[in-house]
Amino acid sequence: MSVERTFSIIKPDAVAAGQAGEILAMIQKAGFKIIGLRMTRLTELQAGGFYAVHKERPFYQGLVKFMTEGPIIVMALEREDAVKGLREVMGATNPANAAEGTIRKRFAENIERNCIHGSDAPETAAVELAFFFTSAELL
Ligand code: IDP
Ligand code: MG
Repeated sequence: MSVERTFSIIKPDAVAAGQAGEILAMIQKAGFKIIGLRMTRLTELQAGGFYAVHKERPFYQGLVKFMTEGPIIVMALEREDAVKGLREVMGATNPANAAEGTIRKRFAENIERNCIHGSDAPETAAVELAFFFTSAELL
C-alpha cells in the first residue's frame, strides 16, 4: 500500500460548536499528515457543485443550505490507505450507526449535521482536492 491523499471538510456545525481542534487532533492521532488546510465559506453554487452527485436526493436542498450556513475547514490529508482510513475514523454517515470512538459518534447531531466530510474513493478524492486546492498549495 502506498501513501495516498484524501480530502476532508470540518462542516459548519462542528466549526460553529468549537469542535474543529478536537476533530483535527483525532485525525492526526490516526496518523494523517495535514498537507493543506484553509477556512472558507461555501456559496450556494459551490456547495451545490460539490454535492452534485446527490442532486436528485430528497435531502439535497437541505444539505446545500446546511453546508453554506457558516464557515468550514477544508483539508488535504495524506496517509497510507488514506481514503478508507479516514472513512473509518469518521464513522457512519448516520451517527446513530457510527462506531464508538469515531468522530461522528462523538460530535455529530444527526444524519445531516454530521460534522465531517471525507472522500469516498481515490478518484473522488482527486476531484474534491482539485475543487479546493491547487497542487502547488499541497505541501
Ligand atoms: P458521507 O458524507 O458519509 O459520504 P453521503 O451519502 O455521501 O454520506 O451524503 C453526503 C452528506 O449528505 C452526508 O454526510 C450528510 O450530511 C447528508 N446526508 C446523507 N444522507 C442524508 C439523509 O438521509 N438525510 C439528510 N442528510 C443526508
Ligand atoms: Mg459521500
